[in-house]
Amino acid sequence: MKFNTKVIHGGQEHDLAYGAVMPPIYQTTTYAQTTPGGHKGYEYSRTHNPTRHALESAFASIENGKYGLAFGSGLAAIDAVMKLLKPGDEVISTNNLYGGSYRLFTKIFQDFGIKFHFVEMENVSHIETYINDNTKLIWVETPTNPMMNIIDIQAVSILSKKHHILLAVDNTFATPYLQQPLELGADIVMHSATKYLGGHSDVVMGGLVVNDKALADKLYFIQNASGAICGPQDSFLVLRGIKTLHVRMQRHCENGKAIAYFLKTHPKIDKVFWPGFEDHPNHAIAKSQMKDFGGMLSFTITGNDYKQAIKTVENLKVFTLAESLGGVESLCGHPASMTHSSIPKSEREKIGIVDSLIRLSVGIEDVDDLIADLQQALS
Ligand code: P1T
Repeated sequence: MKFNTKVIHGGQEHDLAYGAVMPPIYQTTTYAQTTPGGHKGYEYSRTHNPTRHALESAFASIENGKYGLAFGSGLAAIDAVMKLLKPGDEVISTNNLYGGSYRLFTKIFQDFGIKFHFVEMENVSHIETYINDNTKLIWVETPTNPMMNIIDIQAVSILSKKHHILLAVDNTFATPYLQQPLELGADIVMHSATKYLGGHSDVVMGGLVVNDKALADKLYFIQNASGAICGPQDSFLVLRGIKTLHVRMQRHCENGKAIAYFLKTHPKIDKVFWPGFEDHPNHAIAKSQMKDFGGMLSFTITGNDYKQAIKTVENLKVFTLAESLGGVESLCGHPASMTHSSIPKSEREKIGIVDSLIRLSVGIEDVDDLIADLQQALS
């Protein structure tokens, strides 16, 4: 099955009871048993729920993986991955990543004895110097939030396999429409399904997909034992969102490209970070591992003018100033004070998250209206 068919049918069966085309919302905590243990595969909804199961199968299908898991948020999914580790283990992570992921690593798991190295991975050879016997996981975000750095997943996977280290890729920005990390050698693909997979800014959810049965069993165990699952209503909404992922992504990419080129020549703008530009440092890798360049981009104001940046995001009318991304509506954000404020200023600035940086999640509205909105806000 090809991707555009998988988003609609992948992993799905019509409802066995009445043939409903969409999986019913099984709003139940528990399931009747005829005798202790005599049930139809479902005992208790933290462990299994048919609507969540349908979504987990869809996650696996669109990522070309075998096993899918759904969680109550993207961070809950990352939390489950980190629980594969033990005190003394070490993780090598991209130096630029979502601020909440950084906070989870440094403020929660570091206190449990796990050591994190935040490494500039655009040059994959940098990773090897941090590898030792305790290294158990490489955490890659690509494109990174919000700097749009691109990491060569296949090159990192060659390294991770050589050293028997798990490789996890946060595929939130790209989505499986653009990039399929398991195909490129990753062991775990992670999503904030809150974003493009849900697609309508109405659900907070996370997902994981893996191919290895033993790894899947460990993660299912953690999912059930820790309990950070999502509910059946939310599972239904994300299943519905996934059905239009391919058409939404196509428009996100088209609009993102038009806006990137508009911003590039604007006199009030210094730099535009978008992997589709030929002068983006890892454009060639983006081109080879992604189908297109997505709807996310960020830019800085000339002279790193903080006041002008704040005025710009306040003036935007079609773009809403808000956290999050990946919905049908366009959003803008100021990473230094919003999504990445949990990263210390000195660390933020080392990776380019300066005070005039603005991030756009380009929606699927008419692109002329989006460009006119940016034009008026900047002037
Ligand atoms: O918000 P949640 O569903 O828990 O997902 C966390 C997360 C993980 N990974 C990436 C790349 C993300 O962008 C996020 C969430 N990001 C935002 C809320 C944001 O505005 O950047």
